[in-house]
Amino acid sequence: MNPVTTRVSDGIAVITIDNPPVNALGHAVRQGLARAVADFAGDETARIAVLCGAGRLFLGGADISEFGKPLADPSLPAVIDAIETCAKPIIAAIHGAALGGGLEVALGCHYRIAMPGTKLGLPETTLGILPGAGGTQRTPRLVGLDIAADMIVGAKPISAADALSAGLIDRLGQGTDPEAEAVDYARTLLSDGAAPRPTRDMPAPKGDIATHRAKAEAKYPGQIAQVTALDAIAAGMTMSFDDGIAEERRLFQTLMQTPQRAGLIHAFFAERAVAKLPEIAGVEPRHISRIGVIGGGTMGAGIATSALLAGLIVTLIERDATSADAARATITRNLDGAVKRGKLDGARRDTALESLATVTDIDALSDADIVVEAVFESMDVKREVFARLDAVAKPGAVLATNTSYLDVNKIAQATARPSDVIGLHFFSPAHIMKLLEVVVADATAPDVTATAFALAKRLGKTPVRAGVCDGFIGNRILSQYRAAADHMVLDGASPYDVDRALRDFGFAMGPYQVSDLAGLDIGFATRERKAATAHPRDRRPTFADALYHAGRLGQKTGSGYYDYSESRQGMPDPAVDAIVASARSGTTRDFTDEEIVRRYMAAMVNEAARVVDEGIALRPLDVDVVFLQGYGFPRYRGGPMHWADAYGLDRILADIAEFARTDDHFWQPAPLLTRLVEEGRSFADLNKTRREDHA
Ligand code: T1G
Repeated sequence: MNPVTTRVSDGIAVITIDNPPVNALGHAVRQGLARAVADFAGDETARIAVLCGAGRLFLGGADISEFGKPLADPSLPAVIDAIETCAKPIIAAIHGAALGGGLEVALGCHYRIAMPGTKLGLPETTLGILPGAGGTQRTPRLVGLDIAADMIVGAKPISAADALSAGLIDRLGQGTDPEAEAVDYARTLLSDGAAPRPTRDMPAPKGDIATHRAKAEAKYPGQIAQVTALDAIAAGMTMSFDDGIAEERRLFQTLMQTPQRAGLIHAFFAERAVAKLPEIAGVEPRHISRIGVIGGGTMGAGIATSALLAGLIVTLIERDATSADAARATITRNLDGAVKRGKLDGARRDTALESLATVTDIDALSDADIVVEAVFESMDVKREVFARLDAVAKPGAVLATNTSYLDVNKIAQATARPSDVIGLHFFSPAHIMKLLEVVVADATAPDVTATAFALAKRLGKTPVRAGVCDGFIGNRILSQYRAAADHMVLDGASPYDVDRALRDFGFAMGPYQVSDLAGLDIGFATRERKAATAHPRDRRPTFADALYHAGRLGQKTGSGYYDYSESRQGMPDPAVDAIVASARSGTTRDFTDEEIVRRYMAAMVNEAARVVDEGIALRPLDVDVVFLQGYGFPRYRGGPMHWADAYGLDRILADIAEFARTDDHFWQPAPLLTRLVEEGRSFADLNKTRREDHA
């Protein structure tokens, strides 16, 4: 079925692209659009054309699923060329979103009208590429170098109103009916005798591209798409339009071959795949409109804020009126922050607060559809709360715990309805972080899992299914690669070297900076909790204990691994070197940055392979999403499992064998890793088979 159709009446051709779900510009659409434009050009009864997208948005861009395969003609630039050089005017009728190639098609049109609420953007650099269908040449001609560079490098969509004031569009619609309003606009243009207005004929942009390059290098260290996009824009400042287009195409093709493009596209699809859990396909979620939260600390208040932002009615329980008021104050601050960041308007902030009750009587939860417990991380405390919840909550209510590592099965057993119990591990700050580990316990009913996934979507979160174990997916794997780092420090590496090496690898922060942020008391409590079952091969980082006992708990006390007295960033502290040195025993040695990264990543991938093999994570891509969204893993590397495939699973095995000679932490390669290498398979292969197994 041709996804592009044309209807002509009163001299106006309405060309409609209908390719659900996002009108991606795949091969069939490009063919259909090229044909429609040619037919329009040759149709004497049509004097002007309006280009529309069917459904909820105009055009969602090139078809990302075609990347990595040979692109079939006509290419998108060729189709846009045909639009722009058409002898009769063509109007883009934009609604919902015009993104990437979708906006580039609109820029090839001669006039543009957009509806209120439309997102117009060039997000290509978030996929490791650049606008490769004229965006780097036409956008600067329309809006000037600075706005164009910010749009392309920052990859953030702009509103229709901002697009109008920048000159990206010509008219702002009312939003009632995009096609009808565009047809009216066409009539006006016809009566004004408007002619085609090729953007290519506009003067080349001028300005200071060097400043944009310096900003991009500082903001996106290690990434190539942003600076390469600026190269394409720069070409358009000195070359002819056609030469600029050719240079853009050359640079685009170059980026298409890079591992960064592969990593970012993997991340894009993985974040969508995790939300499609095979085991709940076709399972009806329970209705959710009222949510209860027990505990108004940082996590509870964050969860309540997230629910209010999603339009849910929230009842938060605290132990006394003072704590309940403090929780309301925290939530109010969170909402005010959202208003300040432009994520929320004042009216919606007020409505949200009207939907919030902060009380002390747990009976107030009797009409909640779901209750999320966020009290102190103690099994006894949680079991006591769930026993009380069991007596209060209505039949069919979902009872969720926000624990970050405790056994959800044991918590469920504190109730007479274990099938209604599930884990919802939010990441702090809960109203900002998108990641949500959905911990499915042994007795959890499928429709409870489906309800958790539906709630995640409602909250704008990315749900990843996790099985029950200490630390679920993220924190369990974290404990292992953190131990690898600690062992290197015990053996001679400076915490500052470890942090720097991992920042250079692409992590937002190194592990010791993370400790200072989270608080060294958290790490100390975890070590104490695990001490009874710790294995002799996992040597205790006594330097961390020493820092804790010295009251150096991190940012919150002004010093931890770093000294924060002079700067928020924190400075290395000679006192810490001394504390670390005194905690060492035996011989020490130097570690190169390269070895630091190899040890850290070998430990991460090895434990992740165990987590997948045990079914705690459904597929390797689920681990990737957890680390991209919750642990600062560099997005352009696609996540630990995608990175491991590119690095080579055989090399990981060889690294583990090498390190095992000097560090018992690497005592055993994960059986799954060994099996995949023996079978010549990759984690990507496992993603496919696991998807089929569970389909
Ligand atoms: N290509 C292929 N599939 C796409 C797609 C795309 N561009 N965009 C979305 N999908 C799929 C997605 O995988 C999911 O599939 C379904 O559509 C719904 O998506 C030449 C080369 C448009 C704002 O980067 O930002 O143009 O999981 O859940 O929340 O310069 O999709 O259902 O099977 O995200 O309503 C540039 C990417 C491409 C836009 C809609 N364009 N997409 O959000 O739905 S590169 C983009 C989005 C390019 C040119 C270059 C969002 C959306 P499934 P969804 P949504």
